[in-house]
Amino acid sequence: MTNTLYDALFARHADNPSVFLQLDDGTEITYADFVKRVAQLAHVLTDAGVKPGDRVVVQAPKVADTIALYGAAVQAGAVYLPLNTAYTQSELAYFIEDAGPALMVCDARNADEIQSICPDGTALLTLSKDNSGSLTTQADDKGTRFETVSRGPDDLAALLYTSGTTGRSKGAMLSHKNLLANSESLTELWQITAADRLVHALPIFHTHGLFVAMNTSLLAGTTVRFMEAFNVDAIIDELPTATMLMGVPTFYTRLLGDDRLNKDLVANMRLFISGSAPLLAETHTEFEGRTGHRILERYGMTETNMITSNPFDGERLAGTVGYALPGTEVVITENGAPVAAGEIGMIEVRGDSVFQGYWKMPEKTAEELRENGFFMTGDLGIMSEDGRVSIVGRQKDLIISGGYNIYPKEIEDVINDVEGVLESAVYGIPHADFGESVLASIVLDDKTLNAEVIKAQVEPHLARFKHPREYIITDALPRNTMGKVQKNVLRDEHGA
Ligand code: MCA
Ligand code: AMP
Repeated sequence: MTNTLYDALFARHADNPSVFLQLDDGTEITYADFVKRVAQLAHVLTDAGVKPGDRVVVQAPKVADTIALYGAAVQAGAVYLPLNTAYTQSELAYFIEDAGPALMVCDARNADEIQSICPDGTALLTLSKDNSGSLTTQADDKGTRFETVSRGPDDLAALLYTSGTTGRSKGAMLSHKNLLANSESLTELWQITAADRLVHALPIFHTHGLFVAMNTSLLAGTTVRFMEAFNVDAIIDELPTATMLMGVPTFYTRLLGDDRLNKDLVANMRLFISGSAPLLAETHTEFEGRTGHRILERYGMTETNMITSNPFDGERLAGTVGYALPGTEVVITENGAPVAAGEIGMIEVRGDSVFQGYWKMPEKTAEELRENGFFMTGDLGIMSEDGRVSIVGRQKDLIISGGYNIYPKEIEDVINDVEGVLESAVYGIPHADFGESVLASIVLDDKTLNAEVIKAQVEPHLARFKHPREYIITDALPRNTMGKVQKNVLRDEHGA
């Protein structure tokens, strides 16, 4: 049986005695043992009724079994759907309703609440931080071989939700080919090998931590120092014996805030990679001054996987995201037509890593994915004569805080639902640690309402990282002659 992604990332390691995962408590898991665990979990999935093509929704802590569960879903021919552990019950209810999973895996602490929002017939298993839970106990009794379900390059491997400018999250359908093509390009470009040791401190429910970091490691046979969460002290401890770090810009600004970061500490390091949010040129320069390393910045999206990267061997330029990855075409357009080098336009991308469309939203897919295969990113960029891309803005209304994407429309919808609110505008202002942070300006219908009451009603609906840091009551929102709210005016007014 062939299974495009399983064969490339997992099956190849069936007899590999090298260490794959190094956990916080010192436990080491070899590649061969990991592949056996994947098989045990694949048995659990099929016993729970998961069939090829079914969605497996996972909101679980960052433990080794959560990564093995990803492998198990792929081996069983299912579609893996990871969710941010910060999501609230009302956010989860939407994803579960929309994706219609055969199985939901969650932390035992949330099992009762989540059971109450799962439709009848959805199996529910638990996986907790201490590795207890029904998923793990069931897996322990299973055989360590599983008949891999046949899957081809165009079959779906994962569904990742990405919030939209319309306020409704959209499930990006990623095929086996999409994921494999991107990890092959990155592994080659960044020269990742089995000799590498990656410090992994990202969450594993987004493209960055799951696909960019784990798929490239699995492909190359890299050892992964698998940290439960980002922690400056722990990273500083690991840098002398590691070779690679992948992080969001906040990782780098926090590391720069520690005096122990110097050239000696990182003498063994080969590569520091940044993505998911703009890396300030000053962070790039300061990091080079302190460590002698030029951070390699790359750019991507959930829908497209990675799009561009600064070169491994060539010049890594601060403030640019580099060149289109091999096998990926990038064009800069205005009204659909390519613009000249140096002109600003929308970044569009085509290639094997570009997704299959939005789950159950053909009209949204048609709006963003052209018939000729180019996907409109909503990011504004410039391409130099030699193909180097710089991101200069965004056409979409998006805030990126600590690498997490926050779509203002989603928050405005929740605020506007509070009785007594007339309208609101949510926008990002500069933040030293997270890059951007969220503010809300609100116009009231009912003048007796206050910010505290609004906050108390809004927060239970939204994950903590989306919460506005301030609710500003105002008489009116600034508008242009077309009636559009001028968020730049609000940003200038409240940004300082
Ligand atoms: C945590 N908090 C945040 C954020 N993270 N608030 C705003 N923005 C955030 N990013 C809040 C918590 O709710 C908590 O609030 C307080 O900050 C401290 O929480 P803690 O968990 O201690 O935070 P942390 O460990 O310091 O986390 C910061 C972090 C984390 C390490 C930067 O946010 C992170 O791992 N970000 C990476 C996100 C990521 O992987 N993005 C990739 C998306 P309180 O104390 O008030 O309760 S994939 C993508 O974008 C594309 C495809 C790409 O190109 O990669
Ligand atoms: P996501 O919703 O996680 O798919 O976020 C993708 C968005 O993150 C892109 O459309 C960009 O706006 C942004 N992004 C990712 N990498 C970078 C980067 N290196 N510089 C600036 N923005 C980035």
